[in-house]
Amino acid sequence: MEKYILPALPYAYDALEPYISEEIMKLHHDKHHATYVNNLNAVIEKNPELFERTAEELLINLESIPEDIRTAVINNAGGHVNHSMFWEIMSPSAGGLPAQAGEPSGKLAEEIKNQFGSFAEFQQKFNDEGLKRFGSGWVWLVKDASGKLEIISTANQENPISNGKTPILANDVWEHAYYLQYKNVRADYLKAWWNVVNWPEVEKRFSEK
Ligand code: MN3
Repeated sequence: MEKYILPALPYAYDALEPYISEEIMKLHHDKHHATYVNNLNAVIEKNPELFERTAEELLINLESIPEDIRTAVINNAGGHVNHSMFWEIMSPSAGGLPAQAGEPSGKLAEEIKNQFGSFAEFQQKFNDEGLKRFGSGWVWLVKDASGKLEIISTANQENPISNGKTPILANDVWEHAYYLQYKNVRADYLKAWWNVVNWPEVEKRFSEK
């Protein structure tokens, strides 16, 4: 029986400055993400046989989760899986590239161009989707079963893998992700965030999954 574990942040708390402040990263990882992990462990204690599944497996097979804990699993396994991915698809100076030079390359760049017209149009559409998500949630670039890319948003901590879609890229649009630095201006956060996208990691997810 393995409990779910909070992964270490793969860089320093201040590594995403000036785009995401050290204060936000500390709270976001050490408090928010940690709480999802703690709550998930507390929920699964009631059905300890479920500890055999990874958090992703819990979300892929929601219909097999007992109804009395299903919402708690969506919220807390979702919170755990979403944030674990989020830390990895960001990096200082956009994956080692100079700030603002970060763009995808290779097959992912081609696919983005095919489906959205250009990288700039893709970014615009992603930002718009993130902006219009009412309340708390996430904006995603996902791949469907046929390999087609799509921009979607989900409420709260719902993860697209519960609907058979594979997340490639995600931005957290909960206020806790930006409010201390960007106040109520989510649009500014969405724009600035592109500076810290780890494109090599996103490309890896696109080609592997
Ligand atoms: Mn968050």
